[in-house]
This record gives sequence, C-alpha cells and structure tokens, in this order.
Amino acid sequence: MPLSRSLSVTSLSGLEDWDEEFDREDAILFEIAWEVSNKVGGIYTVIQTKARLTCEEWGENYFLVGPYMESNVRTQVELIEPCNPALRRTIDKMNSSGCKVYFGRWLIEGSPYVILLDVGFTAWSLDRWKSELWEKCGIGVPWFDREANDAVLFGFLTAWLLGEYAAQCDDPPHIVAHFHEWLAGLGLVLCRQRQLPIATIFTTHATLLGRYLCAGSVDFYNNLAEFNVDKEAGDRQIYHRYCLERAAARCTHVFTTVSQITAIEAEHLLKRKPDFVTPNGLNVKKFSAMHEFQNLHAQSKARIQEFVRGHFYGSGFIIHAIIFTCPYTITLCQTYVFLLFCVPCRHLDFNLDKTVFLFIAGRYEFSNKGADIFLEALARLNYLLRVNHSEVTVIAFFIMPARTNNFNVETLKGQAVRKQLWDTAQTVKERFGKKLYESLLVGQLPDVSKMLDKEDFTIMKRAIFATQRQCLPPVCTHNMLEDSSDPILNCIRRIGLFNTSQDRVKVIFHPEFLSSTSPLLPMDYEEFVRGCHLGVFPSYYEPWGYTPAECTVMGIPSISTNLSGFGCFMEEHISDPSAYGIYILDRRYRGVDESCNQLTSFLFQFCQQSRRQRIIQRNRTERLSDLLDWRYLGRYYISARHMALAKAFPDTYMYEPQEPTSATGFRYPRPASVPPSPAHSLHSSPHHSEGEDEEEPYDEDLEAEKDRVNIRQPLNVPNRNKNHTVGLPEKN
Ligand code: G6P
Ligand code: 1S3
Repeated sequence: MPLSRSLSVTSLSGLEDWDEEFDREDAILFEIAWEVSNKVGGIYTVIQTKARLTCEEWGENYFLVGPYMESNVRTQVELIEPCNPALRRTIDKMNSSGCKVYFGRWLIEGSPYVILLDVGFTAWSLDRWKSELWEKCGIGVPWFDREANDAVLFGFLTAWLLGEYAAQCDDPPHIVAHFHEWLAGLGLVLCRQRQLPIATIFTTHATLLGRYLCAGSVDFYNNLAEFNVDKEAGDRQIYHRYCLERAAARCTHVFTTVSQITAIEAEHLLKRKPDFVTPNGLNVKKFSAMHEFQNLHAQSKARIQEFVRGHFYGSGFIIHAIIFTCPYTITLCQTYVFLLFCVPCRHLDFNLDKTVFLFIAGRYEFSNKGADIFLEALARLNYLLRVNHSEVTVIAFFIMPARTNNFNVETLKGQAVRKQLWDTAQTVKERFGKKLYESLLVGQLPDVSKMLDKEDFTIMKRAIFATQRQCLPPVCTHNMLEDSSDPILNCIRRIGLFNTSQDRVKVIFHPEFLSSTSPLLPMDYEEFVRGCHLGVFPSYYEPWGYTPAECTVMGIPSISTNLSGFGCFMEEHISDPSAYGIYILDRRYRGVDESCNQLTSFLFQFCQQSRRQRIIQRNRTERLSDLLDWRYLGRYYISARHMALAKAFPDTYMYEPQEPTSATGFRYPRPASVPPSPAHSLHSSPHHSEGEDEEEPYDEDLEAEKDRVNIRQPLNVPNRNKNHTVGLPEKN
C-alpha cells in the first residue's frame, strides 16, 4: 500500500486526474441517504443523476445505502446476491441477528449497487437504541416523532453495517462514508462515537431551522447571526432533530453544503463553516442535432395546447355590474343601485399561437418557493397586458402537490368535450370525403353547397350545444381537501384571477405531480417543462433549486432569485444571465413589493418577445447546460472525498488544494452575436425586430459557434477548494 499519495483537482477534467493518481483498489465508497431509491424531494435527484459518474469513477467499490421500501424496490431495484465477499458476510451476519438487509442494483443510469435497510423490521430495537443515543450522545427523541424514530433506526443500522463491514475485511480498505441530510446523519455520529476507521462526509441540502424559520414571518437573512438556535428549535418542537443535524455537521471529517448561501446559513445555524460547497449537477444528455430540443419544445407545446383547448372549452354568459349612486338618499348613508346584466362570451377567445405558458413546480411551500409573489406579479401582469391591449395571453401553471380527492368534474368534462368535438369533426370529415370521392369517380367537380347535408349540421349543432357551460374555466383541476384554507386558492380569491375572458392571464393549479398516465394532462414532468416557455421560481428559501437547473438543460428560460443556490451560482458564472434566459430576481436587497415589481417587469418583457427571439433565447439557454453537468460539478465531490481520506488516514493520503489560477473565476461572456435586423433592443435580451413572428432564415449553428464557450477549458475555472470563503456575494 503506498504510503503517501496526493490528489489535487487541476482542471475540469479532474476525474481523469483522479483516475491516474488514485489507486481505488484499497478504497471503498458508501453513500448514505434516506432518498436512495426513495423519491421524497431534491436529494433523490442529486443521487440519481450523479450515480452514473460515481459508478464510472468507483466501479465495483461504490455502494448506495438507503431505506427498504417494498413498493420502490418492486419498481426500481433488481435484488441480487452481493458480489463482494466481505459485504456478503456482513449482510448475512446482520440478517441472522434480526435485521433485514437487501442488496441489489438500482435500475437507473450507471446501475449502482444499493444496500437497503428495513427500518420497520428492526423497530423492536428502537427503545434500546434511543436509550443508547441518550446515554452516549445526550440526545433524546420523543416517541411521537415518526420521522425522527426512522432516523434513529436508520442511523443505528447504517453504523452497524459499516462497522461490521470493516470487521469482516481481513485487510480493511479505506472506507469513505458520505451521509446526506439529517435523516442519515446519526449513522455518521455513531461511526465517530464508536471510533470506526472510516472517513466521513456530511452534506446538508438545507438546514432544518432555516426551512422552519423562513416558512414563518421571520426576516431570516438579516438576522442570521442573531438567532438563539436552541430556543428557536425548541419553540418549533424540532430540538431533537436539530441536535441530530448539528451533531453530524460537527462530528464529520468534511462538511459540505450545496451552495454559498446555505454555507452561510449553516455557519450560523449549525455553528460550523462548511469545508466545501458541492453544487448540484445534472446528467446532461446532448442531442446530436442542435435543433432537436427545439423540435421537442414544439411537440410538447402542442400537447399542452390540446389540454388548454379542453380546459377553456365552450361559451357561457358573464355577469356585468354597473353601479350608480342613487340621487335619493333613503337613509343618511349614500345609496347605490346595481344594474346587473349578462353578456355572452367565449372562453377560448385567445390565440393559442400567441399564448405563453409559464409554470412553477415543486414542494408546496407557499412562501418559501415564492408562489406568493408569483401570484401577485401575475395580477400586475394581467393589468399591464390589458391596458397595453396586448395580443398575448399568459397561462400560468402551478404544479405543487396538495391534499386532494381526485380531479374535479368540470376539468374532466372539459377534456371529454374536447375529445367529443374532435370525434365530431372526424365523422363529418369522413362523410364529406366520401361524397367528394363519389363525385370525382363520376368525373364531376363536387357541388360545394351540397357537400354538407342536414344530418351533418345536426351532428355539429349537437356537439356545439354540449359546449355550453354555466361556470368559468376552473382555476384548480382537483377537488381540494382544504379548499377554504389553501394558500394558493385564497390568494387567487383575493387578487381575482378567475379565468374570465377579459383576463389576459389565466391560472391553472394542478395540485399533483404530473404523470404520463394522467387522464387530464398525460405528460411526464420533463415533457411538460419542454413544452412551456418560462419556468418561474421566485423562491425565498432555496438552498439550490433543481427546477430552474432542469429548465436550463432543456433549453427553457427561467426566473430564479439571488436567494437561491442556483441563482447565485449562475450570477457568479455568467456575465449577463438574462441574455441567456436566466432571469435572477433580486430578493436580497429589495423589499417584497419591489421584488414583485421586478418580477412583473421580467414577465412583461418576456411576453413582448417575438417567436424568433424566444427561439434564439432558448438556444442560448441550452448552451449553458455544460455548466450544470456532473462531469464538471462532480469535481467538488471528488475533492471532498479526498480531503476526508486525508483527514481520516493522514499516513496514507495527503490533500493539497490547488491554488486558484484566476482571481475572477470562470464566467460565460455576454453573447457575442445578435439576431439579424434589430429594430430596437432591450437591454440584456435578444434584440427585437418588427414583423418577425414567423421564423426567418437564421443561421443558429453559426450563432452557436460564435457564442460557444468551452466549458472544459481548465485554466480559468475558480478553485473553490482553497479559496472557499463564506460570505454574502457582493451585489453586482
Ligand atoms: C421550436 C420549433 C419551431 C417552433 C417554435 C415555437 O423552435 O423548432 O418550429 O415554431 O419552437 O416557439 P414558441 O416560443 O412560439 O413556442
Ligand atoms: C432540498 O430539497 P428542497 O426542495 O426541500 O435539496 C435539494 C437538493 O440539494 C435542493 O435543490 C433544494 O433547494 C432543497 O430544498
């Protein structure tokens, strides 16, 4: 075994350097998270998208550890016998001591090995383990907190697995154990408390206290240094969880978090400055044809348009009210006279070709995810579009799961009516075609006035009659269980965005994640995102924020904020983010109303773009995807592992952070090119030209070439390993 080895990340191709210098034969990596093959939130995406790269790097020496959930295993995991003899002995030993440990391959890209621990099966040990936790670590977990109980069981099982594995190896390899989030953190605390020979890493994806404090009405960022953390955690009845999280952050060899902003938060709330920021990446798939993602946008958009046709079907009456002041006062108060009258209206009176689809998606945290200011900005946008007599209509989708009891009748009826109209059109078309054919067979041009007979008209009239409706197109697609207290619905009631035909902004709240098997909108999330024009994520609390990152790699522009990890990361790496379709809302230095106005102006500006400008902007957005690829961002994980090995096994490993080669770091420049024939320009956005709604010949490949920045250039990338400073980035 070599005595001293060093690894420094010298370039973006750090993985290859690692390959050359690091002998992985005697090192083994365990990555532990509650979301391994178990989708709860963003951590699942981190692990699932990173798996292929980590498998390429560690091969047979990489094992993911997660909870056993039968339904997930049935659909996502192939159970097999462990190939590693020491691991086989470990699992056999644990299973013969009253545990249920499963081994398999997770059926995702890279097919990583997974070790799944059945926490329910060992629930009989809970009391004993809780006493041990209290005696050894002084942390008491109340009986009623089910999630914390699971964390205790999972933690003890993980520590048992790792300790047993180390004991089963004749010549123990250097073990690195990487734990994600507080739910997995106890395993790390126990490894350290039992002094197991393991290099540990703890990554927090959000702090418990941060999430709770932000969800309340606390001025979080201005008071970060002031919080009495123990009291705040106690007041919110999460003191025991907070202790588990803080203990993991304090005990670990290497502590990391997903963004600079969460690093500052962790420093104040968990009382340890992270050693690394490990930004979240994605598994970026490149299309061989440059325009493939544009074609996919057009296809997916057509499917969303079909849904919209159904949702806004038919016509009805809307009630108008005119209010007069009565010339005679009956009492001492002024009297008013209301004149009510009905006006017929068509709901689908907007041009779908001039309709812009916006969306927000994610965990239903109304103010943390910025749904509050998005709704407010939509109300302001509605006003602006109306007073400017804009031809554009905006449809804003809210995809946030809430408690429901299925789709509502009106929404389902809309899709049924649309289908019926389509079938009617097909029937009449067939009858028409038959008459036309017969006329041609006898060598005559058809008499157009006789092509549609009485029966055709009856069929069509009947179909049109079925489109009468007595209500407005619904704002929500489901029956909500907590309708009267739901924050989105209550906000819509207050701002009055009810999908009337005068509204230029329509709202559709879909309180369930999307699925390709839905009878309403049969699309999976990726297809849906591709079909939209803009993702809007004005979060107040967002350690990273995968939603705008996913938009970027699919070439869909997005709005994020300078309080989100993603927004700050993009601001740091792109000179003019909005030119690339990355709008970053200022929620740090502005009040809520000002941020809301800024959001409104981003939206209004976006609505004024022509189709050609949107196409160009999408091309630019998609060009940023390399920046978010694990192939680039995985290097921070590599460094964290190496630092942990060097701290745990100083006789064998040495960690030398590389000096930064550039003080300013890597930045995408402003796009060099502009589209042809600009009439006037908008700052930071593709230039506008008149009468350009149709696609003009435009050499996008040439455009791409001009703008292309080689992300894999090694020299001018910031090295965060050494010069990683935690501090609020300066305002630009
Ligand atoms: C893509 C397609 C075009 C389509 C356009 C619509 O670029 O390749 O054929 O016209 O999308 O863009 P829009 O922004 O209007 O949805
Ligand atoms: C967290 O999930 P969330 O949506 O509750 O972890 C994600 C992955 O690191 C992160 O992207 C997100 O901002 C956090 O909030």
